Amino acid sequence: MHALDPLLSPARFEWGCATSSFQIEGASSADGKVPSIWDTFCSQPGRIKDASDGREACDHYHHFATDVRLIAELGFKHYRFSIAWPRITTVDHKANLAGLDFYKRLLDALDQHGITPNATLFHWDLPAHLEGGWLNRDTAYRFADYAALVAQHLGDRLPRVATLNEPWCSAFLGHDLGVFAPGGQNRAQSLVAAHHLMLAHGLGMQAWRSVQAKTSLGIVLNPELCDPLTDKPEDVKAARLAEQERNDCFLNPLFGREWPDALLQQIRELGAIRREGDLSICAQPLDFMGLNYYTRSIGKAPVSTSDATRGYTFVPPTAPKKLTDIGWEIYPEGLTRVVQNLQAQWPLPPMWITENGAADNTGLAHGAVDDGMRCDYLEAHFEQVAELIRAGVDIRGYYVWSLLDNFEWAHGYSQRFGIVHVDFQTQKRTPKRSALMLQKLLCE
Ligand code: IFM
Repeated sequence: MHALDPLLSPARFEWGCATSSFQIEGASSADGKVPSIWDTFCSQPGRIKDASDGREACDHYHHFATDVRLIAELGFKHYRFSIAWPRITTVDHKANLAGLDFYKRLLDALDQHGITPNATLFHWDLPAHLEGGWLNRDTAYRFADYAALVAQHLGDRLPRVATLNEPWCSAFLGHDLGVFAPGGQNRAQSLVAAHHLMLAHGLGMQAWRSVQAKTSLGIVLNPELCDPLTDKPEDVKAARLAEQERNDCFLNPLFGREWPDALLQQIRELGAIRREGDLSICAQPLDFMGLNYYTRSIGKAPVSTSDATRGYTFVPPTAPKKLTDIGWEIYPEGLTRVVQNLQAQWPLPPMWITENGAADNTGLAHGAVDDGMRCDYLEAHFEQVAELIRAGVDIRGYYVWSLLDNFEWAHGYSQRFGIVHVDFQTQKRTPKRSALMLQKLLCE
């Protein structure tokens, strides 16, 4: 790619790179950090593909100064990261000043390099001591306390803050499919978790605003685009249900709307968990919405009993479709389709693409990484973003996922999403061809 579309020029459009705390920080028990549910999950045999964990990861906790310098050298003026709740609070819900200091040092380094921080309060690393996790309504109130604490200690230095990252993953991968922490497999519980996450979002927004009124506040979602395998009515219905779970379940509460009937029927406990006024708490005014987009899915009518509880079965993409190394279809036009789909249904605030990227496991050869597939993937998605803006959609920035190769959750270190290669033995960072491509585009 030789040049950016003028609509994406860094003079008028925000370019950044993204990471999350558990995936890069390491130092999992340093300076008073307490365990998160992901520390616990990683310690359970069979949970993580390569039996790895986040104890060291990219050791960003000790290498943050190098990493920030790298962000600046690559030409990014914006950096999205998450704050680790179990690093900055104690088991008795007090501030852990040593943990907070790490983020102060990180913000100082970003400031010195003229990089604007874009923080997320919760990117899945829930403190393990919160009993019942997201199944317990109390966790939503604990999140509000945590949000207020971050606002008090760091708020004046954070111009934009998202409450949650991809709550669908915490709720459904964590409590229905069982592939994410805490590993639950109970459909109704995943909906309980979804409700408590959205309540936490609303309470967190209120708590933050009571401390720091000037911060731009929002949430980051990963909306689904699910195409039916065939035109048969049962497949069309199944694909729609998959979208409702991923989209309506989160977007409806954001705008004070009830869940669709199909979801309500799956959760007999709703009466017990939903309290009067919850929906209006969830529907706090949003300053922005972050969208994470990687691929689409294909759905058909359920084939197994467990699929029947959720109403759909996903069909893995097969040849001749082009796939990334993690097996996800490369489908850039899905970004346009998913945004149009959301726009048709909800009154969206200004949007940022807060994550987009590819697992491309190309290794180091002669000191370089020629990740051509990732370059093509990114380029194709940049074109979609430019077209959306041309069509009048209010998209204000793009963050590549990810700055660094990192701990890819249940895949451990077997999937590399970084534009910068990390040697996990030596912690050496090597910018890949994709990083150099971005550097050229952003710095010209
Ligand atoms: O690595 C994750 C990230 O934590 C959340 N969004 C999707 C990425 C790739 O799976």
